[in-house]
Amino acid sequence: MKQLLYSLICLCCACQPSGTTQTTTAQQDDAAPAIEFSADSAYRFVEEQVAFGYRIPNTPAHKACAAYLAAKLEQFGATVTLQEADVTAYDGTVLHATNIIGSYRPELPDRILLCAHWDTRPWADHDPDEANHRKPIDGANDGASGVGVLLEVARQLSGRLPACGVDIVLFDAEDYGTPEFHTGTYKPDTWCLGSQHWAKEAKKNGYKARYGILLDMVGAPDAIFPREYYSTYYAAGVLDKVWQTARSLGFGQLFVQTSTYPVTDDHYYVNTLAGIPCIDIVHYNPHGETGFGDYWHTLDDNMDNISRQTLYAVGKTVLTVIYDEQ
Ligand code: AHN
Ligand code: ZN
Repeated sequence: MKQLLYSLICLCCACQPSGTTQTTTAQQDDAAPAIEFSADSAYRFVEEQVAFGYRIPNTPAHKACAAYLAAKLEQFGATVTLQEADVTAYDGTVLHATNIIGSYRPELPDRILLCAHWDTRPWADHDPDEANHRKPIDGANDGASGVGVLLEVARQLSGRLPACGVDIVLFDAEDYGTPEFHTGTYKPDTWCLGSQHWAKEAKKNGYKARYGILLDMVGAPDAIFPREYYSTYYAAGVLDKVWQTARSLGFGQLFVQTSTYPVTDDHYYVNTLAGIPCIDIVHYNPHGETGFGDYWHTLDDNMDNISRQTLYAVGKTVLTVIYDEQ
């Protein structure tokens, strides 16, 4: 019945690809269900995160959103672990960070890691208006989009378990990196504090995964995902597989073949500290001023900047890659 309800909802959604009809889904109740990544559902998960307010570490909105994310993963059948850590920011502030981990088939040694950061940047330090530089951002794209896609992936996995284990890791404290306006002493590695902690623990505990896929800023209407340098350096085969899958699904316009500069993102620490080959699907525009989308670290990173089509292309690609694994 639930299945039927989703199919009916899908019928009203203009952004679903043609060919997903109610009859096909309904007939497949007993067989393996079709991979039906729902763009509407992913979009709603983005919206719900933004509705909490700014997900800045050490704030009530941040705490409330953590509880929401953990509850969602649990609702979607994952084994949930909260990894708490006090990490120190560029200015000495101690951030009470929580990485949220949802595991599928935790008993299997053969695993795939999917990740995104769930915190949001406290400062719009790239806003065109300098008066906004110390204001927080909604982080609809920078943060919530990747998490929204992964929650929908989780919802799908609960209906049809993958052949290998899957760990969905939502990193905290990614976006508290040294702001542009900071004039004090320089401290290295101030971005990705949650993933740095997770990666060190993973190494210590002997955690293994075949590979990882990081999603960062995967919701903008004009998104393109070039072959990011660290991804090609540490995990070329994974990148080729994911880009090939995207192309075969008709998303070659987004998953482009151009290469870009290295992006210091969570996957860098997954590669270097945990030793797990991990790629980054990240919106990067080499012709833009910052290298990222024009909304990046500005007040424009809000729900107006989220496209169901982009969420769909990324989610469908990731889900297809997972179900292709034996
Ligand atoms: C740096 O700007 C050094 N890294 C970008 C990582 C990032 C920030 N992704 C989203 N926000
Ligand atoms: Zn950011």
